[in-house]
Amino acid sequence: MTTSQSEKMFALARRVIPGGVNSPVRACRSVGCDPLFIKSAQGATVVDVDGNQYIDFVGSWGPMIAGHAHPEIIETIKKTAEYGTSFGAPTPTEITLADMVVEAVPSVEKVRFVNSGTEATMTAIRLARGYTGKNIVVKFDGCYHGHADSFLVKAGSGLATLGIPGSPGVPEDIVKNTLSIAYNDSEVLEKTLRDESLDIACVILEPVAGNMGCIVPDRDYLKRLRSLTEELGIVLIFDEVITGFRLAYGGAQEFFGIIPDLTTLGKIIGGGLPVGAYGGKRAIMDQIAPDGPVYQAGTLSGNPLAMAAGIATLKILQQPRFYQNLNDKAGECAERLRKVGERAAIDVQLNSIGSLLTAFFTDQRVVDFDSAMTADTQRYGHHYRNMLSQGIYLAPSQFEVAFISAAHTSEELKKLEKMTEWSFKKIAEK
Ligand code: HOZ
Repeated sequence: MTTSQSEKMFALARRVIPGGVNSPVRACRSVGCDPLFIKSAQGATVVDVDGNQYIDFVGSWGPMIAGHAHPEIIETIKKTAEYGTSFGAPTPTEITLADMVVEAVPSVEKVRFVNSGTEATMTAIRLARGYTGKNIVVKFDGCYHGHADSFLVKAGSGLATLGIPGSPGVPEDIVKNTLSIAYNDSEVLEKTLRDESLDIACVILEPVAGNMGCIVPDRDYLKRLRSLTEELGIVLIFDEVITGFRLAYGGAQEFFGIIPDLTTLGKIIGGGLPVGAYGGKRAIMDQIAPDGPVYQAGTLSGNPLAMAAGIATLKILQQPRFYQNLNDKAGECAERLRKVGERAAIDVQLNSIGSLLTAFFTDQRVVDFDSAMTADTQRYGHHYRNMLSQGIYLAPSQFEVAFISAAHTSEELKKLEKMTEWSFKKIAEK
């Protein structure tokens, strides 16, 4: 397999783009290789600029739940584009998508569309602060809510991958208002939220962590979080940028039956185009300008192409048994991979829920950021390169999830299982 075209492009990109990439994890540094440049994708297959084909388990980091270049989504985007691509004015499509989101997501009575998950989460905390008149944001170690200043404290995703504890350029005055505590630990949670010296506006969490690898919280923990925040008048924000329309049509909140005050969305609702959203209780959402004083705006927000792609995607997800089929297929695959891990001569923990999964190279149960950080990232790098050599495209970081889509066939999932077994053996022999 040659990757000479990707190598050439990476050299060209590095001249004019920092690190040669437009998002740090893509640079593949933690897995010890250079990035592939992608030419096209179809279904569950991506093709690089050298013509190599891979079974894709990145899925653009989540949006591609129906598979790449789904004909109905592509047709919708083409047709919509013929009428113009941006007006900076209201369009009928944004009402349709808003109605669909309100109908789907239990906590959402009103929704505002933005262009990314980062925009959605940074606005959600501004709104929570404006609504409560309080300042402190409580987040969880290893959760990642995009790259806004307030969230770059003990964050997951690229910061965990690259070992960056915070970021220069974020004033101390801002992060002093962020409190990061251990995920999945009820005692720490209760002690923090009941501390009257704190001025807590909101708690934001990923209801299934997807940016320190896949970590599933205890259902009782989520219940406790909901009851405490309700009792103490703290706004509860579920960051469902990954889990929204992924675990179930109504997201993790439908899956677990726990309803937050605000929800942030992204990825799937844009059908592969750049969309984020935040929504929630009417009384809180009515604080947003122009109805209320909390400001948020955007020229491309509610962009007609992105709205149309989102609508087309949600229509596919509404098909009968869509989630049952996807979650059953992914669940079986995770079970088989778990057995592969048990048979392996190396320590591996397989965490999974719905169509999300992560194999952690550690002997410890992975339940929070500290246990995730016990994973052997050198081994993950080795595994990543092994799998890539066999035509399997995984996330280039131990601290991300693998996404299974409706487009993955049973043959492709069997190949994943077979190559995983082969890779674990190779790693054990090293
Ligand atoms: N964990 C990130 C998405 N949730 C990875 C994508 C990126 O940062 O580019």
